[in-house]
Amino acid sequence: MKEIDIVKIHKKLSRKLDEERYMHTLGVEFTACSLAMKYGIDKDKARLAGLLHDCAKAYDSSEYLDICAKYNISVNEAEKKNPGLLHAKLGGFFTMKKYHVTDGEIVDAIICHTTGKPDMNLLEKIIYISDYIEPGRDILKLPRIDEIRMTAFTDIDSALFMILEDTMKHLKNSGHVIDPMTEKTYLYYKEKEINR
Ligand code: DGI
Ligand code: FE
Ligand code: FE
Repeated sequence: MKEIDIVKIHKKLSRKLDEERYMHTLGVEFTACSLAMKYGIDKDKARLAGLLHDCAKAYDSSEYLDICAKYNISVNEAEKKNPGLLHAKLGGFFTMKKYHVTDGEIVDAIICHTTGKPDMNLLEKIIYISDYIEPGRDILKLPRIDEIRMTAFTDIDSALFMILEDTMKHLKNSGHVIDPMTEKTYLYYKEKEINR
């Protein structure tokens, strides 16, 4: 993708998202780009996936359900109870339909950026991690954030597991509905961590 097209996506996102979300999006774009350079994958793909990962994060709960119904996108029980989770699936869909980015690896990384999934590829891990560690993330709410930020650049799987652990703890303590995929991802990487 040419730089001019990236500029167009920036402009469109800055109109669709509120200022805070747009700034977060830029943080994820640059963090994903840096991690891609570190781990030797396509930096432009990582950049684009980071930039677009929250492109559908502009609706309230009932709107998410309406949009999914309109486009025949399946909704599970956890998503029905917490429709905000749908911004990831819908983000993958909008990336193709509204931003005309059709690279399957980018779309897949966006779809799994909130819950993760077992056996993620490097791009998927990088987007998942960048979403959590980007510089603008509110550090008061996140334990171990400094440690996770450093670890992401030295041991990506360890950083991934730390995020999954802290996310599960947070969801349990706050009584949030846990999506089966979040739990599955946590258990998969817990097993991997034990066998490392
Ligand atoms: O969209 P962002 O705010 O940048 O971050 P995100 O896409 O990770 O989604 C926001 C929140 O979703 C984050 O605090 C973690 C949370 N989350 C992840 N898995 C689950 C979950 N929330 C619920 N209720 N259930 C889950 O399984
Ligand atoms: Fe998100
Ligand atoms: Fe995000």
